[in-house]
Amino acid sequence: MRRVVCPGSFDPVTNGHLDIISRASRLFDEVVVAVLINKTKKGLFTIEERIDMLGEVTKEYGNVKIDKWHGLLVDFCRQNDIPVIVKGLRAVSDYEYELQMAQMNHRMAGVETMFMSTNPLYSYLSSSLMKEIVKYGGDVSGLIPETVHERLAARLQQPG
Ligand code: COD
Repeated sequence: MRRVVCPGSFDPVTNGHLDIISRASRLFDEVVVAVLINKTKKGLFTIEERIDMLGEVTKEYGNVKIDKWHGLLVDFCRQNDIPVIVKGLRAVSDYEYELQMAQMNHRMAGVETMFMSTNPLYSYLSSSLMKEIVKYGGDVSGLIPETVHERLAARLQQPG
């Protein structure tokens, strides 16, 4: 079985993430989306909320599983018998750091990283921008799933 992991913070999932996950799901037998827990970074959504949203918006693909992990990504790969990490590249600025991680992950565990170029529709998209725009009532249609939009608005647009 060809199994890959798409790792990230997913705080929250955007259509940019979904584009990469759906393309990977067509190329591989199983895609594991791993929500990486970073205890030094306080997210807007809890890990369980992020997993919930990811499950909801990826169930139509049929071969996507959601999981969480604290620690090195290569240890998650070893534990789950996953030989490949799939990442999306938005811009040249992403590349330098991603290349460094890819090389380190290969050195540590022989895990390969495959990069997919972002869909130009979403190349400027990030979870942080979505949070900022929704907070002030801006238009994010077509950039995040409707269910995610509703949860973001409920969390960020509280009066006061
Ligand atoms: N278009 C295409 N792809 C996108 C877009 C977009 N608009 N937005 C995001 N992506 C892709 C990118 O591949 C990105 O890597 C991934 O989705 C996740 O994005 P985020 O923003 O949710 O997550 P990040 O960038 O905060 O996640 C970073 C990781 C957690 C993946 C990274 O830090 C990591 O692998 N950490 C594991 C810890 C570890 O092993 N460290 C040692 C490394 S050598």
